[in-house]
Formats: sequence, structure tokens, C-alpha cells
Amino acid sequence: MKDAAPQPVFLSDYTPFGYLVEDVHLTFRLDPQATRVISRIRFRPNPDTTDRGFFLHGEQLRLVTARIDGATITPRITERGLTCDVPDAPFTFQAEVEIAPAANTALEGLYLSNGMYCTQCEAEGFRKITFYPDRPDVMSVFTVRIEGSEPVKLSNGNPTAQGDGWAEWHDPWPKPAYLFALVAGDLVAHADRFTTASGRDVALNIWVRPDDQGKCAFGMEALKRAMLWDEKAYGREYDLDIFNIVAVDDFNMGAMENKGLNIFNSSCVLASPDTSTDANYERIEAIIAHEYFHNWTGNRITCRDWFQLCLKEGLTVFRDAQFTSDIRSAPVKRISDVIALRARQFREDNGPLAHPVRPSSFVEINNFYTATVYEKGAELVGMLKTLVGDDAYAAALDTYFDRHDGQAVTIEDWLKVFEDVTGRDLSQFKRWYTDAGTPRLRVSDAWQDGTYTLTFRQMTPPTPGQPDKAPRVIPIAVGLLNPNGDEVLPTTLLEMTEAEQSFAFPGLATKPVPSILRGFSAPVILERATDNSERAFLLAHDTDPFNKWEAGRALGRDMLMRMALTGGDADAAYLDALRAVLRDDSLDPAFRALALRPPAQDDIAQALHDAGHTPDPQAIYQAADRLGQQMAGHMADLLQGLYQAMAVPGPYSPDAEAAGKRDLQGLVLSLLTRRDGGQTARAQFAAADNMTQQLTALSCLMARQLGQQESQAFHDQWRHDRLVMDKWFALTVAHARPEDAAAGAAELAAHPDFNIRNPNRFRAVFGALAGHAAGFHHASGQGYATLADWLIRLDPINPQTTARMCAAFETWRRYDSARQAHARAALQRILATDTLSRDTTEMVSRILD
Ligand code: 0A1
Ligand code: ZN
Repeated sequence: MKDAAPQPVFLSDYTPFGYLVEDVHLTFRLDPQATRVISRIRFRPNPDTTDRGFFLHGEQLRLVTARIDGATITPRITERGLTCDVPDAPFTFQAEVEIAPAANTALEGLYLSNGMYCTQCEAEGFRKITFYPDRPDVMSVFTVRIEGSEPVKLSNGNPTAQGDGWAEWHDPWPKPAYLFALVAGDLVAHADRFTTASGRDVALNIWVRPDDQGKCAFGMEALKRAMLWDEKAYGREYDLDIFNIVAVDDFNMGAMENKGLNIFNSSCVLASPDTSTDANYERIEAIIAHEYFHNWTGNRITCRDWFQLCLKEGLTVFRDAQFTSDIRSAPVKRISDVIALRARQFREDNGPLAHPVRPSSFVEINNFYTATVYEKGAELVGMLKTLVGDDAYAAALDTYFDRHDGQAVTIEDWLKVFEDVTGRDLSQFKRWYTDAGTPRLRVSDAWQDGTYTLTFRQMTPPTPGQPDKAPRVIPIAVGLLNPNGDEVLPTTLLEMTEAEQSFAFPGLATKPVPSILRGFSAPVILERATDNSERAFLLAHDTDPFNKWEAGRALGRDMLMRMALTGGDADAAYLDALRAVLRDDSLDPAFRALALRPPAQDDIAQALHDAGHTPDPQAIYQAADRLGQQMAGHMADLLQGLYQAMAVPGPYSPDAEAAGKRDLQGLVLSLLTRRDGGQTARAQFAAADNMTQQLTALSCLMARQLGQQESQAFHDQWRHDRLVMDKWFALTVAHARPEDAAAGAAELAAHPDFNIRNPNRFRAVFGALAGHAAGFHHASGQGYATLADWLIRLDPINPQTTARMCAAFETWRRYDSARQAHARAALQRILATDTLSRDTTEMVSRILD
């Protein structure tokens, strides 16, 4: 039977814990079936509150003994934790509990991955390790002793002592329990050192299984780059003698910033030219930086409660984006981020799962590690920086670090820092944190007597629980161009604060062409009645790289919408414009690749829905295919030449320039493959000495249903490498014909190397099905039914990953009634499953609501 409906937690109910934790001593006696965790925790009454209720979280723990000040007690224990009577004075709580890491398939708390012990405690996993006030505002100093036969035993902080079968660690920095980590196993280190600006010598290690030792060098270089960057850009130094990273194969997310002991999904740290693509390299570099940057934005200053998650995540995503922009191409990074923001966050913000960047209630916090909290959260930091300026931003961050180091704080504290430093009132800006939904920004213009006027109207549609929205402050970066292409107004910031507002630009000789929302200065949907000739003009002339790209994207989107609705062909003018971009050698190849890649099919579905149509995924799929065919035809004479010109000589290097060329070469190859029967792609596949080119060639062939032999060869070549096999599983589903995608995914789930317990493998197959727009939303309903079957199977094993993947269904109401009926049936079937996890129950209920 299902439990009673899980109860939400509310931000407004926050109260501090009645006790402070002076320090914590933990001893782990490791055993796969019966690990003993022995804790000694010193509490004292919290002078900031009179509430003296004593409750320690604890789930799935077998209590062996508990003591207060040495005397055995018999606490009251529920499914959620423990209560007992305690003195109204400082006291020591001790407990011994037993847990079973080998039985932990949820990958939360202490678990085993390929025989290696590891932990994941964010958000609320520590309560599966021992009884503790498992909330981020309870910070303490941890000392940890690990006993076991594993050769390597790691925890947070610095190592203090070790002997035969044991090791001890001490972390001097007070931290919440979610940053606790322990790792033990047969691991080897790729070691290096870093000297901080003030001269601290830090030992750096990336710990991996012995076979993976050759895949650590890039990650290590990325770590050192990130450490140096944080010193230079933010004045932040590392604060321990050792920094450890560990790669694990079974992990629900990308990586985790545990103090001094970052734990990574192996796919986000291991890299080698043979096995990793350029995109993998860039992602690894960004995630290593992200976790490292958390040491200050997250660890030294943490969140008061989980409603404040964006405080650490939005800021840290913003910082890692700055890092990538600085060491790679800033425009390419910005464009890529906006593509991802629109694909994931706009989609979320415009559907049943919409929630504020800082939510005010949740049932299961694991369901709020979302694109809204992370990516929109980062956009808010970027807007703040735009509004106050670079110098004030730097001063505010210095104040933030000075004022709040060692504390667990809120969005109010964060905004107060900016208010104090700048004297601005940010109460209107705060709506960005509290109100869900993507604002629509409608623009109109007027031209009279040498004055050009832009008028903006903002409107945010209702979202669950928030019917009405007040206007927000919106930073709108604008430039103006002459009809001959010269810039007459360089980028200027307009600050919109009203529902409707006009801005005048006097003294112009001719009516200008506006370039609005340069650099995507705010996460809004810009609506402007414009024509394709203006877009083509901006694509050719805009000096702002983002808006140059945006003009091409808008052209492509509108054309694909029309092609999907009417079954028609691509515009010659559009194809001409793309052709001009393709052959413009003054443009960065990576930029050209972005400009030539048409919007995703899911974006077209959303755009059709927004324009009042019911999208037909099959028609969109066919339109995208026709467009590819017509692009290939229109540019046929350029393809071979460009293919050769983009070849990168010499040994493989993942740097941005080489990667950009390979990206454009790959795009050209996809067009060429439509014309040469796969000859060039086959040759590239056979000759490739790196995974980027091997996989690109395979993908081009499979997209045309030409790659059966190569697919088999790839499978046989890489069968021993789990991360490469994930790529093979994903590609096989991604390139199935729409009518075959669901059955293909189910068939792959019967492959001997499919493993439902490994989140990477599960996501490779079923994430690819969810991402196959025409396959997942196939009229037969098979996409929905198959995903539901497998989510029902996964839920008892791994609720967190199941719940996250339910988001595949979030767009179901966009489609026709027959598809909606199939989707509803699939969702209801999930919801009706006995003992469905609270994670999945919450997600499916919200999606169906
Ligand atoms: N804080 C990590 C992400 C993370 C969140 C939850 C996890 O388990 C539920 C694991 C990792 C980050 O932002 O990188
Ligand atoms: Zn993070």
C-alpha cells in the first residue's frame, strides 16, 4: 500500500535547531552488509532559540546503542529519526548504528560502487549514515576514523594518522553534514601539487580504479586552472593541505563538492583522446571548476535551509561559466548556455513543474536540483552583475565573503550585501527569486523626427500556485545599427522597471535597426513583430555575437515552424544567409557551427504551442530532415573544401580552437553524408585517432541509417569501456527511426551490458528515448508506455534518478488529445504503483496536476 500523501515543507516554517554541535567524532567499521557507525557528538543549547525539542534525523538505521553523557538511553525512534530527553546544558550524545552499504541501490548515504565504498550526502543522505541534525544550518567540525581492509581510506579535511587497517581525518572547517564524505577502496592516485597565492602547498589527487589512471591528466590540469582562476578572479584561495577528487561509476548526478573530497561521476572526470569527445572535455573542465568553486560558494558560506539552494548553485554555475568564458570563447559559451537554458529551463518554467528559483515549499528536496535553481539561478547573478556593474559586483562579492564566511545564509543576506555596497533597493529584483515563470517581453518601435523609440511591455504567465505576477526589473542591453550596417549606438543598458516602458534615442539621421537583448541580458522571451529581412540583416551585420547568432536562430525557428505546419520547403533566402555564414572565414568555426545547427525539434514544438498550434512531432521531424537535405543541396559545392579546411593537423588536443574546427567539420560531414552515401564518414570512422571524430562519423552514418556495420565495429571495439559504451547505447536510441525508438530502447535494455543499477547506463538508454522528440511522442503512445515501464522498474532501486527522469513527461499537455491520453495513462500507471517513492510520487503528481 502507498504511504499517506507526503507532506510538503514550507520556507515560512523555518526555525533554528535548538542545539549547536561543538564537534563530531565518527568511527566507521566497514563491512558490505553490516557497517558499524559509532558517533560521539557534543551538543550545547543554541542561545538564539528557546526551542529545546531534540530530534535527530535517521533513516534505515539499526540502532545498537545510544548514550547521553555516558549513560545508556532508550530513545523513541520513528521512520524519520530519533527523539529523547536531554539535559538543559551541554551534553554528549553517542550512538552505534548498523547500515548495509551493499544493499544501498539508491546511491544516497554510504553505498558500494564496484566494490568501493563511497557516500553521497547532499541533500539529506547523511541521515542514512547515522542519527544527526541533518540540516545545512547545523555546522560542525568533524573527525573521522575509518577501519577496514581497503588500501585507500579517505574523508574530509586533512589526514591526521593512519595505521594497519585504519585511517583518521580531521576537517578543521565547520561544515553541515551534507558535505561529509567517505571513500574506501582499491584506488590509485594521479598526484600533483599546487601552491596558493599565499604560499600554502596543497597536495592534489585524483583517485581512480587502477585501469583508469591514464585518464586523469586533463582533469588535474583543469583543477589547477580553476584554483588559479579563483585566486585571480575572486581572490579565493584553497584552505586545506590536501584536495582529493574520486571517480565513481555509480552516481546519481555529475559530481559533489564535499569539503576537500569531491566525488565525481566517472563520466565527469575521466578523459582520454581515444574515449572522450571534445564536448566531454569541455564539460569535465567546467564540472571540476564548478565543484572546486563550491569550496567558497557553498562550503565556506553555505545555505541556511534547502530553499536557499540557488544561493550556492546559481552563484557557482555563474562562476564556472565565467571561468569557461575566460579560458575558451566567451560568445560560444554564452550561446551554448542560452541554448541549454531555453531547452531545459524555459521548458520547465512554462510547464507543470515551474517553480521559483527560490521555491517556498517542497515535498522532496532532491526534486529541486533543477534547471531553474541552477541555470536560471546563474542568470539572476548575471543580471545583478549587469545592473550594478563589474566594480560593484566585485565589491559586493568581497563583502559577501567577509561578512558571511563560516555561516549558513539566505537569499535575503545575499541581496543585502548588494544593497549595502551599492545603495540600491533590490526589493523589485527579488521577484526574480520568488516568482516562477519566464517573462514575455513584447517590443514595438516608432520613428519620428530623428528620434527612435522602443516600447517594451512585460507579462509573465501564471505558474502553479502563482496566478498573478508583478513587473520585474529587466536589464535590456540594446544596440542600434544603421541600415548600412554601422553601429550608431553601441551596447547600452536599459533598465525596465514598469509593466510598460518606452526609451527614446534622439538625434539619429536614419531609422536604425535595433539589436535588442544583446548577450541575452535577461532570461525572457522576446516578442517582436519583425520580418525576415531584418533578421537576415542582423545575422550579417550585428556586432554582438549573441544577437548575430540569435537572428539566425529566429529565422530558422520560424521557417521550421512553417515547414512543419505546411509541409513546405526551406526559404532560399535563409539558405543563402547560412551559406554566407558557412563560408565566412572571419568567423570562429565554433560560432559557424552554432549558427548552422537548426533549433532542436523540441524547441520547435514549444514555439508552435506558444503560437497557438498543436505541434505534430512527426511533422517537425520530417521538416528538420527536409531542411538538412536542402541545406546539403544548397551548400553542396562548399562541403568538401570546408571538410578539408577544418581538418586539425597533428596529435589530438582538446583546446577550444581545435574543438571548434572539429565541430564545424562534423556539421559539414553530416551534410556531406546526405550526398555521398556515407563515403567520407566511413573513411573518417576508419581513420579516426580520437573519439570526437570516430563518434561524429558514426553518428552521421547512423542518422542516415547507413551505419550498421560501423555500429557493430564500434560496439566490439569498446565493449570493455563503460563510458564509451554509454555513448553507443545513447546513439543507438537517438538515431532510431521515430517508430522504432521505443522498441529499440526496450531491446537495448535486454543487452547483456545494460545495468539498471547504473544511472549512467539507464540514462544513456532512456534519457536518449526521452530526448528523441518524435520517438518519445510517437502517436502510438509506445514512447510514453516504454518509459513508464522502465521508470516503474527503476523506482524501487533508485528513486532519485527515477523522479528526475519523469520530467520527460512535463510537456505532455502541448500535444493532441490522443497523445495526451497515452501520456496520462502512462503517468497514472506510474502513480498507481504500490510503494512508489515520495520522490516519484511528487514529480508525477505535479506533472498530472
Ligand atoms: N551539489 C552538487 C550536485 C549534487 C546534488 C545532489 C546530489 O545528490 C542528490 C549530488 C550532487 C553540484 O552542484 O555539483
Ligand atoms: Zn553545484
